[in-house]
Amino acid sequence: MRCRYRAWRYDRRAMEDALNRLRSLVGPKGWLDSPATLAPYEKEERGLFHGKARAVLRPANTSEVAEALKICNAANIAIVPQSGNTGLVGGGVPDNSGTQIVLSLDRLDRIRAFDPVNDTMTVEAGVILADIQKRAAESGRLFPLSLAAEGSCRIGGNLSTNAGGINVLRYGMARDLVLGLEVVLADGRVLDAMTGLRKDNTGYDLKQIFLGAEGTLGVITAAVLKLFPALREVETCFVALPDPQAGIDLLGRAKAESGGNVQAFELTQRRLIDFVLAHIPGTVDPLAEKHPWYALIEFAAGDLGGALKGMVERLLERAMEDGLILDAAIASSEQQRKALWKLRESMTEAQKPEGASIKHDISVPVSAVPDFLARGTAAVEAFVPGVRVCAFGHAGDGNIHFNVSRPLDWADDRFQAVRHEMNARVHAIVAEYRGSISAEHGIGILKRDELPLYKDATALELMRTLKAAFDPNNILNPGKLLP
Ligand code: 2HG
Ligand code: ZN
Repeated sequence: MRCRYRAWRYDRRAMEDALNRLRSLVGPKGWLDSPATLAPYEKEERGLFHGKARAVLRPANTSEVAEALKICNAANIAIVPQSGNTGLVGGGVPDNSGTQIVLSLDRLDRIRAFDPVNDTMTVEAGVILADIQKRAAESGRLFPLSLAAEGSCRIGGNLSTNAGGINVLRYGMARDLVLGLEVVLADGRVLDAMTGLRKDNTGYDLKQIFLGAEGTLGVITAAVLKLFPALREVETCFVALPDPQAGIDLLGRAKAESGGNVQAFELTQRRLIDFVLAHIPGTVDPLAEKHPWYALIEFAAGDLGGALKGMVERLLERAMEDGLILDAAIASSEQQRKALWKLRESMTEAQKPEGASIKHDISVPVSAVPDFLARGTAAVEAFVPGVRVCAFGHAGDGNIHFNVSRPLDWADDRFQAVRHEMNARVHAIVAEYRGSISAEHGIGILKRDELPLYKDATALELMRTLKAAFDPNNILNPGKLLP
């Protein structure tokens, strides 16, 4: 007993000593520990996950991050890396112990370099995604990662969670947009893989291990990002569809006829449009009549002398003749384009006033999307009669947000209580297509315990091996991602 008490006192003293060293390392600008200043870092944006941090550390540069991790590793202090805190699975929230330290990367906010000939931008983890897009655009380039939270999410978080968004069908996920990476390891060593090379065949591609690792293997502090030519001609249209299969057929035609110039292909059922029109001020229905399904399609190309518009019009005319589309609107100004995207980007917000929603961020092969939607809908409607399926998302890459709002006469709590069972029913269908139970939002806490049911056992074993090798003291985002 005495011994245990001494050990506890020792740990506590070591912890206090480490905290003092961390505090003086980052100075007053980099240290928060009053309840009011901690509060925004302790919860995630949907309010599903809350925790209690010992402090928030805001280092000013990579060396401070490295020194901080060295101190934490030696004192066994858990670190929860956080960027813009816009995640949806609880990956950036501390636990309830009050001992974890949130490591905010928001002060690492410099664009270190821009190389227009190499088409790369070197950025620190805390740069806001929209600022990267803007800097690229100012120089006639495109950084194609684009998602609803782009005005506040930060690139370090985007890379750690391998963010997706609306342009994945053309440019890939966040991991496909990275050429180089700087990562601070658990023991404070800095992995400098900051090359801007498109060809580098010198063994394991170590950077990929940290992309999508949700801060469990290292802390990403900077990256060399891939840029693309800016697009000069953009055509955005909103088309009504009889059913999802017509949408997938249209996608195939659109890709073929535009020569790969489909930039985004978002599918939605009518219910989401109704929710947006009801709850988001300033939104309007682009078409005169209501239809069961819609696609928001964006085509983009370089300078084709205005030919993109004609191509899109011909495509839509033929699709209408063949019964693939029922009606269509093409944006004729930037203002109209923005209005169409506002409908899409407001969908998450518009579901909130409708009460509790059970989310499924799933992916299946694009060819299986219509089938999945039919089976998924039948399954949840049979399980809870009266549920309101809200299926929408990035069908062009196979990712559907199969969200399910509670029946009108159910209380939120009652509906939340069936979450696990509903997840299991939907994910069982996803598994039949060898799909994913987390297409783009990650695992975090939300899906951690479900992961072993769907992930190959050998893959999971290798993930654990990596975790033990990179973070033997388990100080990096413990309790996230790996069960
Ligand atoms: C989107 O595509 C986001 O808008 C959020 O990934 C989806 O609310 C959701 O489930
Ligand atoms: Zn999405």
